[in-house]
Amino acid sequence: MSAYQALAEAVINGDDKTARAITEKALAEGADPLALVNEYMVPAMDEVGRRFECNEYFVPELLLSARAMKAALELLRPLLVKSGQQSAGRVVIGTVKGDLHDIGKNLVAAMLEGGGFEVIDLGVNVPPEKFVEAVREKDAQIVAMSALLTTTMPSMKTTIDALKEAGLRDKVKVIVGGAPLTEKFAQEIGADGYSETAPGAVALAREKLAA
Ligand code: B12
Repeated sequence: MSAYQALAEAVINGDDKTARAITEKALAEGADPLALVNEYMVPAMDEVGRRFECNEYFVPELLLSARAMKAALELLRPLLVKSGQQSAGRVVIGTVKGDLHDIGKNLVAAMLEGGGFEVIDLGVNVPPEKFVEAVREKDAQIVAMSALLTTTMPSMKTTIDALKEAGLRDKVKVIVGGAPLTEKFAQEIGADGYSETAPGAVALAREKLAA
C-alpha cells in the first residue's frame, strides 16, 4: 500500500486537512483501516519523534502532527470498532497522572472496543484515585494504563498500590503500555501484562481474562 505514503507525509508535516483527505480517499478505495494506522500513521509519528529528538522539530510541530494524526483517526476509529458484539469485558483506560499523550491510548481504546470490550476512557492526566473510583463504580475487570514519559511511568506503580489499598487489586487485571515501557518494567511494578502494540493489547486483555 505504498500508495498512501502521502498520508505519512501529511502527518509528519502536520497537515491535518491533507491527512483527512487522503484517509477519505483511501477508505473509498477500499484500504484496510488498520493497515493505514500501522503502515503509515504510527511510523509517521515515530519519524516526528526522531525529528524532535534531534531538534529539527519542537513542541508546536509535535502538536500539529498530533492534530493531523487525530484528524485521520477520527475517520478510522468507527471502522476499527465493530458494533453489536456481546461485551468481552469491561475496561477502564487512561493516560496516567502528569501525562497528556493520548494518541496511543486512543488507539488501544478503539482496538479494545473493536475486540468487543466495553471501554470506559478516563482521558489523560488520570490520578490513581480516579482509576480506583472508576474500577469501583463501573465494576471493571481490566485497568489499562498508558504512559509516554519516563517521568510519569512511576504513576503506574502508584495506581497499582492505590488499587491494593482500596482492596480492589485482586478483582482486576492491570495491563500497561506506552513507548518507554518494557516487559521488565511491567513485572517490576506488579502489572499483569504489557504489550508493545494496540492489537497486542486486545490479545493481552483476552488472555488475562481467560487466565
Ligand atoms: C505527539 C507527541 C506529543 C504531543 C502529544 C499529543 C497527544 N494528544 O497525544 C504533545 C505536543 C502534547 C507532546 C508533549 C510533550 N512531549 Co511528547 N511526544 C509525542 C511523540 C512525537 C509521539 C507520541 C505518539 O503519539 N506516538 C504514536 C502512538 C501511536 O504511539 P504510542 O503512544 O507509543 O502507543 C502505541 C504503543 O506504545 C501502545 N500503547 C500505548 N498505550 C498503551 C496502553 C496499553 C495498556 C497497552 C497494552 C499498549 C499501549 O499501543 C500504541 C499503538 O501501537 C513522541 C515521540 C515518540 N516517538 O513516541 C514524543 C515524546 C513522547 N514526548 C516527549 C516529551 C519530552 C514531551 C514534552 C515533555 C515536551 C515539552 N518539552 O513540553 C511534553 C509533555 C507533555 C505532557 N505532560 O504529557 C518525549 C518523552 C521523552 C521521555 N523520555 O520521557 C518523546 C519520546 C519525544 C522525544 N523523543 O524526546 N508530545
